Amino acid sequence: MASRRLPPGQKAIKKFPVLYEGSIPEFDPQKWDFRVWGLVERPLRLTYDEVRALPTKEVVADVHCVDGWSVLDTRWEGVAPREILKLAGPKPEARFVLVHCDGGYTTNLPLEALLEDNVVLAWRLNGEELSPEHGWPLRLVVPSRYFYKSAKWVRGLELLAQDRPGYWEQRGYHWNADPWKEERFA
Ligand SMILES: Nc1nc2c(c(=O)[nH]1)N[C@H]1C(S)=C(S)[C@@H](COP(=O)(O)O)O[C@H]1N2
Ligand SMILES: [Mo]
Repeated sequence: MASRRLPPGQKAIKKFPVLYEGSIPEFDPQKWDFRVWGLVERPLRLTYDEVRALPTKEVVADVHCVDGWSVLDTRWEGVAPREILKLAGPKPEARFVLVHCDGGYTTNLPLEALLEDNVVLAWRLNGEELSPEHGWPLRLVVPSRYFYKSAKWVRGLELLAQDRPGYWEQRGYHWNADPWKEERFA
């Protein structure tokens, strides 16, 4: 049935599937860092403790996978990318972000999408610490885009003047990925 809550072509499911390319990375808090580089005034390197000490927020959102499933009312806790970008100071020419993950997965976003109110770099899902397969220790959640933009095991943000395709975007998936416009394939 058509619904205000479900974008076209999506079906709501209850249980979160687990999807990823490659393997689940090891997390070593001594070696782990989060970096921001590219078109920023102050390139940044944060330890995991420093990330966890940033102001936290909670976001309740629906997530929509490009394969056609949606999970409604997921609750994420973490830090807004905005807080981290404030520390780095994006240069005026920065308009896009390439998100980098452990294991080499990447995804691209307009900077303004990353700054939306309901975007979070999360470490908790539905009241529990994130499990390794869902992106522990840090996972991006961008509810306004198909779920392949919600990168798991995130390690950094590269700010760019021009859009550059990530892993799935290089393989035919849409660079913008708005589920309400059904931007599935490029
Ligand atoms: N690092 C990384 N993040 C990723 C992926 C991946 O392969 N590697 N897959 C994406 C895709 S295609 C989807 S649908 C979601 C799945 O998230 P889930 O396993 O928590 O349901 O993660 C996204 N984030
Ligand atoms: Mo996906």
